[in-house]
Amino acid sequence: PVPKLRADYAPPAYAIKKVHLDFALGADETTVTADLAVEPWDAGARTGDARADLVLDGEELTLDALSIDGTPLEPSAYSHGPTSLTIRGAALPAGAFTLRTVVRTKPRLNTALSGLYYSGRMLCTQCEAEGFRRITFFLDRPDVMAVYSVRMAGPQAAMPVLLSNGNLLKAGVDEARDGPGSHFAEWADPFPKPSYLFALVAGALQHISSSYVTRSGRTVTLNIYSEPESVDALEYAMGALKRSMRWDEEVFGLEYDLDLFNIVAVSDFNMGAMENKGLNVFNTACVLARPWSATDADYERVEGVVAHEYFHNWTGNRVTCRDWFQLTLKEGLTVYRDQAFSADMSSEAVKRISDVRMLRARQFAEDASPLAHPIRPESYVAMDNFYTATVYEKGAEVIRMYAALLGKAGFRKGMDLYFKRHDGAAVTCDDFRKAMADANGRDLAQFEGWYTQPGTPTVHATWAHDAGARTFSLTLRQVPPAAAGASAPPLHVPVAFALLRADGSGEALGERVLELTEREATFTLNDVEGEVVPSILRGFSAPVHLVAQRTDAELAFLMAHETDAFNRWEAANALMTRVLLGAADAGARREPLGEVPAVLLDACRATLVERAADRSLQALALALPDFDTLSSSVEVVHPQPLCAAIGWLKKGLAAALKPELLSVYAQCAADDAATAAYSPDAESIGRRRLRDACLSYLSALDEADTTALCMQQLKGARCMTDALAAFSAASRVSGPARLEASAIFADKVKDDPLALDKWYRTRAAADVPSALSEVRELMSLPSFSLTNPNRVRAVVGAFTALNHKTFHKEDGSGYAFTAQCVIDLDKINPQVAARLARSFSAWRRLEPASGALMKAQLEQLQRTPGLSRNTLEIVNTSLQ
Ligand code: HT7
Ligand code: ZN
Repeated sequence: PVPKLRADYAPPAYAIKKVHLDFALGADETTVTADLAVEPWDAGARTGDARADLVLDGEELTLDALSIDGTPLEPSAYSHGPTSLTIRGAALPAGAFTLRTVVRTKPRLNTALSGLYYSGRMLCTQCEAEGFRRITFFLDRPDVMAVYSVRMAGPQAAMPVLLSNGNLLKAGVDEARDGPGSHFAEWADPFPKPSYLFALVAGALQHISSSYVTRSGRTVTLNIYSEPESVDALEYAMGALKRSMRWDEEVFGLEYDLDLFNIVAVSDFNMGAMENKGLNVFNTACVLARPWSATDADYERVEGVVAHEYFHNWTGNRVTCRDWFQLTLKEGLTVYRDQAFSADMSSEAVKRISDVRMLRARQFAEDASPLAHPIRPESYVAMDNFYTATVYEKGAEVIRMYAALLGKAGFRKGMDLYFKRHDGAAVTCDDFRKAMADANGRDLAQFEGWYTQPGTPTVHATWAHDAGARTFSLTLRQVPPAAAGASAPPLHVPVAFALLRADGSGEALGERVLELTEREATFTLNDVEGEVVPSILRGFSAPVHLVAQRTDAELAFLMAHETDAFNRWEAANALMTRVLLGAADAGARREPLGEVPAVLLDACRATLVERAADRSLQALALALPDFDTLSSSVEVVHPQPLCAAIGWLKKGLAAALKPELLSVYAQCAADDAATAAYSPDAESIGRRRLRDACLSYLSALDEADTTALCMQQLKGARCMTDALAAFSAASRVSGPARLEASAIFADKVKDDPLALDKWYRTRAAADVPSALSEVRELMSLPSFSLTNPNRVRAVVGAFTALNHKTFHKEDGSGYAFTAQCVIDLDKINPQVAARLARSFSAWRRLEPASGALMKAQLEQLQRTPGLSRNTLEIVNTSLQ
């Protein structure tokens, strides 16, 4: 396949300003009649008769009719290939014209879940990135913006609800036109939009309804639809939607623009959700929430995703991307906005720590692999492969750095100017950067590097304190990542900094943002009285690896006395990382791992027994660094010694701190039992999070009393959070309790697909000797299906991403199993298969034997005939 290059961007030859779509809906076959108002892109630039061909995108469509201004086209006037329809320039009128196409598609056979497809009991669409071309022929690119109207007709019994973007104009029955038993609806969206934001849903849905009064006094009707059995699980999302609408008005002055906002929950969905104008479509996993099927983390995710999709209405829909290389323009910015919203709704520190943990586990790992790319990629084969942690999460970090450099008010000024300049347009990341610069009178030219360089830079910090001169100097030196090349120009890095008093009594010098723009710079601070300790990269103010040589004792000091909550957590994390990597090294050399260092035991004990105001922070401080983050911070990964080190530290801490763990567990559990109904508020979540962190440590002991505690929590569970934490903990023990817990949990969740996914995920992730054969068994159960992405992710995704020991088994069986899953899945759903294939991108950094086995699977995939271009792109790039 030929890659598309960012450098090759050119506007299209034609614009499409108006679209009318007429759908005759059927699950087996749907007919789409499209009337497109086409005109030359830039009429003024056209000369003579040299009319360009009109090349429309189209895939898997049967063309039934084609006419221009009512006259059918001669066969010689056009040609129809597998991915396009070309109308020769000579056959086109000189000015504007209406092109009509009539096509048929087969929704039930569309297991790729892109375009129009059938899920559960409904027809629905997914058009981003390039799915609209699977519905009708079109210039399927985001700079082609049109006003859409839709007429849809279908069987009233099977599809009582007919939805599309914008406002409902008319609904009724016209059997003479649509056939017996049919009904129809007409929708119109007044806002010009790119084709990727088109949506349609038709099916037997139920809904909840509410309304929201905007700050200018307009009433917006809010509906959330699902299949009938889930309608009781929609209230939480409705509340989250209203909170998002209010927050965007208060924080960014942005108001919703239509009179109707619809959300639909769909059970077969490739990603989390989709921001179609006025008709968001959600994966059920990101919208349904009831205490017995959703965990605390799920509640948090529902709130975050509802907010994310709602915020896209301005950052994505009103101002959209000129081309797909600019994806981070809308995604990075919208992730930044949803992170800020969630921080405001709960705890800023907890949210920041959780986000950075995720960034390091997923994005840093991607940046350390052959799949590394800048947040604005330079080329792609399959755009769907670029919905990555880099474009999303690192993209959000880049936006966060604007806010760090410009301050809250400056950032808001930049946003205001961005909307003023570009509302209704399709623009670039450069336009965003310019709005930020112009609104603040700043030169942000150097910031370009964050958009062009792949990889994670390293910042080395050294310091000197001259007590006599009362000066403190901090030297920062940035080293570009290998992926960017040693000669990559230096980046503009905001480093939030403060000085702490060495006696632990607080700050000697309050926070300021140092701007590192050179390869190396020294910042000297004056009037520094007394002994001090530097606090560097507070709040994780830039997405870099910070190297600051601290002793164990200094880290222990920071764990106790840092005034920045993020850095306080970071100190614990750094100490644990040091111990874990040391143990993994010893294991790789076949040396004994020894005892857990006393400094870490003491620090963890202090964290545990402290009566903290925020128990979530306490739980996070006790969380061990994860396998992926540890892997991305070493040159050569030895998977088995690394797994052994994590197990050793967990068990070692649990053994040494057992009395404290039991006591904190009991305290949190008692506090929880004293509450009435389930509530996902921050305090309740913190209580359960700390309790479950203790239970997880205790279960690592694999002793009779700790296993009994797991079973007691499982049997007495009052909500999914209680049950899942207990089941997960029990799923790692060696005795019969493991399968007993599995049976109890399975019985609780058998009728609820999302809860059943948790059972599958926990079983697939369980670190037991028989893991691989158990995963194969899971896949042979009647409730397993390769056509449902959530279930595939729950089993195969969880196995590759969480079951490190078996995935990386020395005989290569974990890799071979995964490769076969990729091949099988690729025939059904290339997007999901390509995501799974990413698990092989780590091969280069694995120790030689594992690396060779993994590489062999990539080579086998590369040789597999008929592999989709999505999966092939991931395989080829991984092998580069
Ligand atoms: N903007 C949405 C992206 C999306 C998507 C992309 C490719 C294939 C399927 C997809 N479903 C949704 C999601 C978001 O970031 O809001
Ligand atoms: Zn998004």
